Amino acid sequence: MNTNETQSDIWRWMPDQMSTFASNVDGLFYFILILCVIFFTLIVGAMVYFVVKFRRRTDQDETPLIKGNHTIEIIWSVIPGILLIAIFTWGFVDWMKLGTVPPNALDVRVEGYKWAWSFVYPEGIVSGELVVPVGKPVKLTMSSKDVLHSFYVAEFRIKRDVLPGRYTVQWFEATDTGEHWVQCTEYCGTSHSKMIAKVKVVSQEEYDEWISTGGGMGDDVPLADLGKMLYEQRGCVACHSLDGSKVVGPTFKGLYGVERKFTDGTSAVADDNYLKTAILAPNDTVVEGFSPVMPSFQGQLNDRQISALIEFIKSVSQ
Ligand code: HEC
Ligand SMILES: [Cu+2]
Repeated sequence: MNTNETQSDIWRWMPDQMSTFASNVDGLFYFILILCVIFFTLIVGAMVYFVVKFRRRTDQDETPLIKGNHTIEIIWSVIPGILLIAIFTWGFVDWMKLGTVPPNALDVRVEGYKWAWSFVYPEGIVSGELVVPVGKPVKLTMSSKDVLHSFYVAEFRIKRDVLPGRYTVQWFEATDTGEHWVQCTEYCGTSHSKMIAKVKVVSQEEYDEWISTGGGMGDDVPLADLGKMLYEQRGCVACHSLDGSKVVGPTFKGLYGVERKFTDGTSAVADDNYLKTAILAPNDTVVEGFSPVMPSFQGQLNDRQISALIEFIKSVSQ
């Protein structure tokens, strides 16, 4: 189980280790940290000791002529040299593991955009949450629709840049069930800090169930509820508020059925057709007072999901 809840946040030092990489990464980190602490103490200690011991006591006190000492020079070159080679080898071996995807890995495509993540499964499911089975390698093939992002899951100890126009690959194997967060760790604009997505590690049975019910977006979910889920998972929440406040985009509060004015001087009533166009081709008309920064969701949402978003907008308009 996820132990997040049982740990006191103040005493938290490292996030829980939740992937097969985590203990290796931490092991190397602690090795370097301890080494640094030991050498820092030794060097600064010796420095302070010498400063005091060899301080000038009288005006006649002269600094003696100091010549080299081959023995200690060799010692202080060879020991750090060996340590460096050890750190490099350790790091290199682990780094190769991070880059070598096991052949039986589950394939998930990851798309980052301002300001959300979407995950596409081989079965065709598009989800705003990364749901994976425990104890199975997962391969992420990642790309960005717009600017540089970076995919980071602290508990898995994985982080990789997500680039426009190029795929980057990352894999991991979760060792326990639980929930974590994906965070974007490459500053990407206004709502960068909201560019998060849930990672759910579940049992194989739960995973199969999730896939067979269409990724929690099955036909039995009421439209407005599905809409709310999509609003949160697909990143609308980063730009559209529900409480009337202006974020990057207009609020959804009271939107349905009112007149909209556009930057080109035209206007329209926010009915179902308008909302659908606004989602699929957001830059056809741009609402007055806003910039055309909304990404198109053409091909990203199916008809039922678009209807769901419209129903949701309706439900928060009353
Ligand atoms: C990057 C920020 C951003 C994201 C993410 C985003 N939008 Fe927008 N949206 C905007 C902006 C800015 C506007 C106003 C400019 C325009 O009309 O294109 C807008 C306009 C709209 C409008 C028209 C609003 C009005 O007042 O007439 C709708 C409807 C809409 N968005 C729905 C969505 C939905 C649904 C999602 C998620 C699936 C979404 N948006 C995601 C920024 C965003
Ligand atoms: Cu980002």
